[in-house]
Amino acid sequence: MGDIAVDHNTLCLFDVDGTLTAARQPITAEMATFIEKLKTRVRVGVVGGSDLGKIKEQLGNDVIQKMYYVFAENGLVAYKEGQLLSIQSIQAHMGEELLHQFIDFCLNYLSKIKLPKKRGTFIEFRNGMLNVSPIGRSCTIEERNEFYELDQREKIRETFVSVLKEQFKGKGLSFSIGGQISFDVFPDGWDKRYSLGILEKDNNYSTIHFFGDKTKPGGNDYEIYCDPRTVGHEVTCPEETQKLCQQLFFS
Ligand code: M1P
Repeated sequence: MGDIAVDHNTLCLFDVDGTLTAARQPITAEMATFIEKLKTRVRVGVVGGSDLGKIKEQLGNDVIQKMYYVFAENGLVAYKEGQLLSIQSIQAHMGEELLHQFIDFCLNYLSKIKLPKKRGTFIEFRNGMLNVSPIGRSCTIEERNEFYELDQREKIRETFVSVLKEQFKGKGLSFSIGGQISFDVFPDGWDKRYSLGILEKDNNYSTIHFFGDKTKPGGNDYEIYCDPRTVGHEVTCPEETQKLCQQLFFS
């Protein structure tokens, strides 16, 4: 039996946390091997809400060489075949005044939330977005899981986001809850669909499969999952992602 050629017109685009890896955890050896196998059939890329540093921690320092596309921060920082394609700047887009008002409002709100534990790095300033965490990004894995459970019961992030939506109505800001301890803030339209705009200019793909776990309204995979430019696949864990890809591309 001869080798099957790589289909350069089909792209598989994966969310990271909860889809390729457990939340903020490294990729397993099994999944990494499977991705290498998948690359023999189709083009493969990732689109994460996290910044490139966190994506590297999870998928390896050589991720921009290994994946055909890496879209960090929803695609606001984009790499193709190891080369930077484009990068966005939230401060240039929002302007210092609105940014200032927004950060001050969040710091004030954060100071009033009562939580069993608070750590550090409550607002992370990224290239194309802000990431806001009530417990603070420097918490441990155990503290992260504890906060996540509490948040599921008490809707701490949901409430915070609804207050921000009201306070900054008409200011062109979007919010998404993609992970366990934080939410992302970015200008309208700078959700994961941003990566599709880049892909449209780069290559006329006949099919773009998107795999994600936060595909419900408010989740950071929702918009790209529903977008007519993708074939959306909802998964609940990395094992399901692998099983689905095995069925789609190897049977
Ligand atoms: O990729 C999903 C999210 O991952 C992290 O979320 P958390 O630390 O809350 O689990 C963050 O990097 C976030 O920006 C990202 O959307």
